[in-house]
Amino acid sequence: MLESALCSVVGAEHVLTDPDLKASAEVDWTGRWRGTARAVVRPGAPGEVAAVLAACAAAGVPVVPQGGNTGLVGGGVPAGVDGAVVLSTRRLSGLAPVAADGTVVAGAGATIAAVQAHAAAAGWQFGMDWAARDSATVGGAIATNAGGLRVLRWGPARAQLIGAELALAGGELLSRVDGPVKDSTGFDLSGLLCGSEGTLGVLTRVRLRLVPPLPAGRAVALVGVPGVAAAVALLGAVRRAGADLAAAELIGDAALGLLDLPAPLPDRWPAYVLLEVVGGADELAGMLAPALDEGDAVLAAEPGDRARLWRYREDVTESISRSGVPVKLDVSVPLDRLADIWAALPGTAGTRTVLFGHLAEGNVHVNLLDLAPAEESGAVDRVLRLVAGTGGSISAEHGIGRAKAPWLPLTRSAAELAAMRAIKNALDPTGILNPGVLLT
Ligand code: 2HG
Ligand code: ZN
Repeated sequence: MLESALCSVVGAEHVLTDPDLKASAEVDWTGRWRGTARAVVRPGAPGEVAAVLAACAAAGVPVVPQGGNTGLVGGGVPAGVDGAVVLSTRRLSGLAPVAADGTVVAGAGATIAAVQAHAAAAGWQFGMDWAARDSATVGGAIATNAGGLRVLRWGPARAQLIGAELALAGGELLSRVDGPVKDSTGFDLSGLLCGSEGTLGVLTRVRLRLVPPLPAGRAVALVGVPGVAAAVALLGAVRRAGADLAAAELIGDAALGLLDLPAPLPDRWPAYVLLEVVGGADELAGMLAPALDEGDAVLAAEPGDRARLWRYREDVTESISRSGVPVKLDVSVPLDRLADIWAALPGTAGTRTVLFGHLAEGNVHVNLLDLAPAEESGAVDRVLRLVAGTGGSISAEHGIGRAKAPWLPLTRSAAELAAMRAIKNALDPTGILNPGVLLT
């Protein structure tokens, strides 16, 4: 029987079958995606992951890989999958010493915050960061090609990946986490796992590129602007003025209004831009002044004050969840279309719509509240078609998961989908890895 095989691989205490113990792994962070797992299995070493997959493959049992369970597209929970094993990577949290070449090998279950602290202790910085840093894992981040608050500076998760170790559905372990960074010996199998969302293999360790730390002298501005066109213009102006940008974020008035924080500025504005630059507050003020025909700003240079301004951006997700269970969309559009798409989104969705996101990438987090279940699919369809019509992406950084799988053909051609399916079939011929996610 599968359970006893799993117990002999990972130890009985790491095979959870009790409903109370499984519960937190069976529902996603938003409470929107839930299912029932046959068991939650917590391997503690790469070889155990491979052996768990081999046992599940032999039994024909589907496997749902799960990292920190902070995903927003239902890709890490067994929603709608009968009798799946949830494979939690959280015990794979080891961190090797930072190497001389500025790379580090981390267990797939290491959190973003743990890698950040480990990098900082060695005088480096980790290029990934977002509000769920204390729970989100590097394996999940790579598997979804996550983005976050520093994409402007260092690119998405894909750009931080040097190599990976992964367990395949058949139980083999492919390892590319050692050796020189410079390597042109054939297919980049590690890179293939970026955006694979647990459908091709399970990441067990990842080799990450670290970056030189941002200088301590930085300034943050929270700027109220008359609209998103003004936000885009402001970003262009500070860039042309030579700003050494560390972040450029966007918060709509409805998002700011949900926060449990004092109003940041005397007046309310339709949108707010959060800019972080390397340099002093005076320098930043000097760049903002000529760029702001209309608008108002609050600036901070001390770390505590900067963190207080960042809360206007980082607290939005939790404040939305306090207001209901949202339908979450994560789209990106060309920057010159951002203002008109932003304006069109609430009407297109036809419900209470909370907008915020990553300004520099034209990445809008579209959170739809108060939708009746029967209205959800129609609203998602209208929004995603609007975005696809601009040449944008239906998922900029959260992934496709279960939530958007039916809409993948909107922005991926038939030939691309056929190539993806061929790769999936080659690596997971019996389809046990994360069924219903990404490719349906
Ligand atoms: C963020 O940028 C995250 O804060 C979450 O990607 C977005 O809650 C969301 O929709
Ligand atoms: Zn985001």
